[in-house]
Amino acid sequence: GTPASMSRFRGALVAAVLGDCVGGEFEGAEEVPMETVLQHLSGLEDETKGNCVLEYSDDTAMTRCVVQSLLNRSGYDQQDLARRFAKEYSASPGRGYGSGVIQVLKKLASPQLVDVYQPARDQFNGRGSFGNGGAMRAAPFALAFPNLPDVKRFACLGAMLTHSCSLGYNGAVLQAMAVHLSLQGALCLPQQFISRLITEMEEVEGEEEALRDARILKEAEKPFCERLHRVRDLMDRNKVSIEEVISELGNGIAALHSVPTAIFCVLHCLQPRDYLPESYGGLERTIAYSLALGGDTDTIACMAGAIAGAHYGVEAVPQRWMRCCEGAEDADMNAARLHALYHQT
Ligand code: 8NA
Ligand code: MG
Ligand code: MG
Repeated sequence: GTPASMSRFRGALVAAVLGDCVGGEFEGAEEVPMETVLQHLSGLEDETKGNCVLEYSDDTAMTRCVVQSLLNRSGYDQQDLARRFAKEYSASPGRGYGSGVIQVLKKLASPQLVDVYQPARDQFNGRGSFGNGGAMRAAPFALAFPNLPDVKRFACLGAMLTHSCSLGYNGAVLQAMAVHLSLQGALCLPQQFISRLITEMEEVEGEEEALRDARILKEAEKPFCERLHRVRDLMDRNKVSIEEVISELGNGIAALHSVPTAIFCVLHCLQPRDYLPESYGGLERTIAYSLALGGDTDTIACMAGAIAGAHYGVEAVPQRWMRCCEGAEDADMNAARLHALYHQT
């Protein structure tokens, strides 16, 4: 499709929901044989099963808040978004939220709260969360703002409502940038895509806070850049085992151990792979591969789904998969509304 086409918007938001819903089955599993993944996915083809049998989790619940807030306020409004997060959590607390972030969501519900970023700053003895909860809901920022500086700035602020550690919010910046570039058609040139992300993250991670957090957590000087270099090394290789991907990039709940992984899943699945069905298109390959990594499968598949969906477009989303996933129809409608907002601003 053409850059920033409606199909790409719909693909991004719908495939993110799909990744969350189908990935929920394996969340936290240490090893997931590809055979088991393919069985799970072929189960979605069963016409006798009802619609919306797979429920979405925190990833989609919070993404929906971001979408609704951006649409209602025609842009980023921190008070409104904070209120929506709190309201959504209190209405459905059982969506599988991270154990730390629940404290923030409870505090955000307080009418006395003056600074909406403060509860996040108080997390983990003042160090803030480096979980992937900011990144998992970052895609809508790329679908609302056409300019990259806006995408980076608002994805960062939107994440800081719950994740004040730079290793948390910079994961959101990276994820939103990946969706932004994919929406422009940048995945047609995968080498340039990854180089561009590295260049952008060099600047982002050159900030004082990022350098300081990386030092405190004993990570590389620029942790996301380091991981993106690993992504580039792995994508250049024809054969790479699941074990290597997990040990080089990770599959955990830290943004650092999941956002570069999601980006790798998309890049790796641009071509057919002999361990994936020939009948699968690129989007199906990306989701299946993300699940086979195990660990934080719903979130990695959700983030990879958003990036891949922006590349392949909504036509690549299997209808049978879509009807099994709670919230997919809704995401499709809201994507069209975001498309209008993006092209109007
Ligand atoms: P979060 O902010 O609670 O972070 C998630 C977890 O990361 C925390 O509970 C801690 O264990 C750890 N963590 C984060 N920052 C620090 C720190 N500074 N020091 C020490 N430990 C830290 O929640 P979130 O919104 O980032 O979490 C998102 C993830 O939780 C998603 O995967 C989502 O699907 C959900 N989830 C994941 C699992 C899983 O097993 N993978 C299970 C249930 C829910
Ligand atoms: Mg989840
Ligand atoms: Mg998860």
